[in-house]
Amino acid sequence: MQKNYLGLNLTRKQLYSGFYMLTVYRMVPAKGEDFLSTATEVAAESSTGSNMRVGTATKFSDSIDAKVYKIDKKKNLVYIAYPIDIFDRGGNVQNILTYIAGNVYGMANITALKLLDMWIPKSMLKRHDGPSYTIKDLKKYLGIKKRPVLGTIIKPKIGLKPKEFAKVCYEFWMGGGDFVKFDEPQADQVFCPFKDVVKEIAKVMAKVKKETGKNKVMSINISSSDYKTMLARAEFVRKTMKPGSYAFLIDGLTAGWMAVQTLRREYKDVFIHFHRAMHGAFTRPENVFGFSVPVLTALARLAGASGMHTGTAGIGKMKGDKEDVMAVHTALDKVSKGEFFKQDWHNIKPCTPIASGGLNPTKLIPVIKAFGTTDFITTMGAGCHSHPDGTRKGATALVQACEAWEKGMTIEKYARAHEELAKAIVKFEKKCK
Ligand code: CAP
Ligand code: MG
Repeated sequence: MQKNYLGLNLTRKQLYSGFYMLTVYRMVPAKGEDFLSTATEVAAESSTGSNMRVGTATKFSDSIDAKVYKIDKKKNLVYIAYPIDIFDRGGNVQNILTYIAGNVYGMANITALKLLDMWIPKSMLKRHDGPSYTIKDLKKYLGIKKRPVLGTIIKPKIGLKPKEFAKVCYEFWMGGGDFVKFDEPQADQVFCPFKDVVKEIAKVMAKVKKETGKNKVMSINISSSDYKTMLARAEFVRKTMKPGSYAFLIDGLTAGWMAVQTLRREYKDVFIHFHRAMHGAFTRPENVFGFSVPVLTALARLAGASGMHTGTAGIGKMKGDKEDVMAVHTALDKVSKGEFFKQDWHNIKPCTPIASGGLNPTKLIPVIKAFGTTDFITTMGAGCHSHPDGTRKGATALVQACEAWEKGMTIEKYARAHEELAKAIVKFEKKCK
């Protein structure tokens, strides 16, 4: 037992004074280990300490020890309070994770440790950027009022050459879609050089504007091997495309939190699109180590992502459940409700939830209903490009599904006079390959 890390007598007033950030973990000690004692080991390793007290500790270092302030042995829950001054005062998300989701996962005396929820005090939120360019700015640029942003992902995931890629964007936009994203592995491949594809996209976007008068947005993956390359790609997009017409997509977990925060700080006038490829390794409920989707989403909002994938609440192809809906509200709401805490986001602006993965036009209304908001982006890849009459009609079917919702009609009823939607219903509800 590391007694310094015990704070079972901390009052509610002390816990919520602004001195601490609060967390809840699900923890299972290894066989033969005492629950409370192991909890203090976790608090030590994830804050100031090690596996035993060190002689170099000072009165001050003791004052910033994390404290186990509550346990629930039956539910395997450990509540830990972290003094916010242990964290980098520069609003650094990777630093927070290095403590609370760092060495602790490797400890030999636990067999499970999952960070389920966290609460961040106002005093700490003030140090963080949060999003700059938000859904409000994006919708304003696109001329959207009360509906979701309708998007797609270029498919195949990789393999189209620049002109072919741009042609698919053109088709989707001409079909009525608003937003197109690169798929997450697209970078600067030999057969599709980054600069070439950006130039082609700029050309077709100008053509769409000329033909329809409408603004469209392209979310361009600038995840790179190093920062100079990432920023050079960003600068190339800036000089090739019109302000507002592009977003920067970043593979936030594989590229890292520093990449997300760099983009947020460098480009306050750009929508920063956080793709979370790899998150399942930490977040899946059956994984006993890691953190939850709402925690991941809260950190993305803190880091300043304008948009973050939050899943589809189990409606699409990815595993998801009520945590996804909680994540939507963690991203968006002024005061969000997690499993254990209510978070007031104070100065931090909203982050846009992005619903993606195995969706198609027939699933739009269920997603709107599950999310309980229209302030989100939905991207449907296969769900648009596999429409029997091609991408353009796939986009139109998606727009029609949205119109049906706006008119308060079922898609089946609306489809009677809308062929594209009718064909999408036949295709997807028969689960055709
Ligand atoms: C969706 C997607 C996204 C997933 C990621 C894909 O394509 O582009 O990467 O949505 O999952 O490759 O699967 P489809 P999440 O529309 O063709 O399924 O959003 O849950 O992080
Ligand atoms: Mg993808």
